[in-house]
Amino acid sequence: MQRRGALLVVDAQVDFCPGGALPVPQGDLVVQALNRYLDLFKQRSAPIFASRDWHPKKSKHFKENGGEWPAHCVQGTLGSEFHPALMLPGDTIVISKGMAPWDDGYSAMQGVTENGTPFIMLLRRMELDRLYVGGLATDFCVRQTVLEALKAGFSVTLLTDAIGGVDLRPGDSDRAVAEMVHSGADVTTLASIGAAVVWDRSPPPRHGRG
Ligand code: VGL
Ligand code: ZN
Repeated sequence: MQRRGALLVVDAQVDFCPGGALPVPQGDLVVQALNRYLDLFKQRSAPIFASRDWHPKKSKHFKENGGEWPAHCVQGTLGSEFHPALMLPGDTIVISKGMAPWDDGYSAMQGVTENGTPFIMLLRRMELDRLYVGGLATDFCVRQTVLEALKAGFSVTLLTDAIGGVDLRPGDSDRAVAEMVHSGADVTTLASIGAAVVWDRSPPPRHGRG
């Protein structure tokens, strides 16, 4: 049981769902699964973060500029919006990433809030020690986010029934899950998460400074 956990919904955006520029197969079903977690975390008054891929038009991450991907999630376009079926509570903290023209921005751990506060700094300030992570895409942004969170010393629980991958090569998503687990991520599903999502709503302990 963790003292302070938060939900992180990764890149549940229009462009990553069927009909979008870089669709994950069944991305829309992942959105439905994420909604059930959003409900649970909201009920328990746990913090909720939603990352978004938030690229400039000139991103080097795009094929047209020498990168790997069709243009997607360009700031301010319809495709960059959160999926319309995603039920984000009003107090969701949005984390943007991939905003520099040279930046692939796969990891939400490199993202910033709307005020420009680095996500990782905010997590530490809020004394959160575990992230429950679901979203898109398993083999890119979810993978990179989870690996970097673990490296930064956070505990991570991967929500295996609320993720979906691109699978450029068949099996990429399965390999990504294995790699995350090997690196220390725990896994759960909605049916078994139950009382594990526990946190203490008392103020975080003070860190003495002088
Ligand atoms: C992603 C490919 C390119 C992701 C973002 O969100 O997983 N994948 N940009
Ligand atoms: Zn991207």
